[in-house]
Amino acid sequence: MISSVGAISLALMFSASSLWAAGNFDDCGSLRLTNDGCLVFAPDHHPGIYSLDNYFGFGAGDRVHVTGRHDSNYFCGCSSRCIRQNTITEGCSTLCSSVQNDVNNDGRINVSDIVALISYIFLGGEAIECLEQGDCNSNGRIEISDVVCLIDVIF
Ligand SMILES: [Ca+2]
Ligand SMILES: [Ca+2]
Repeated sequence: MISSVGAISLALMFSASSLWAAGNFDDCGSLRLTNDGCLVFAPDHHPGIYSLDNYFGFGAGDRVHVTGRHDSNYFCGCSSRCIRQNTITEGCSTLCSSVQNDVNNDGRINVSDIVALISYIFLGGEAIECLEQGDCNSNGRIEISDVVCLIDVIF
């Protein structure tokens, strides 16, 4: 039979260990699919990948801001690291690759980068999130000469 003192110290140990195991989580990152087809969250500033309790309709490739509780005692399917009771919101800035001429930051340098530049400069199109990657001639400004430069680079 466990004495009341023993029971109390056991209870304290349990609550302490669950406190240690569950930390507040708050990071930006990307959602992606594992090789097994599991949707996971890859944070920018935490190692590894995490499963989330809720994805709220977000999908692979989305840049998201996730908050929740990191609970290492809880297994939630795809990863031993889980974030419980999480929220997901848009609004994390894009993690720029710093690859010059990859204007749209998709990892490739091709005609779609020219389109992104032209759209931004002439058509008031989507903002270039990684502006320095569009500065083909490295003069610190995004302008028509960068379109000419990029056409030179690609063709
Ligand atoms: Ca690109
Ligand atoms: Ca330039």
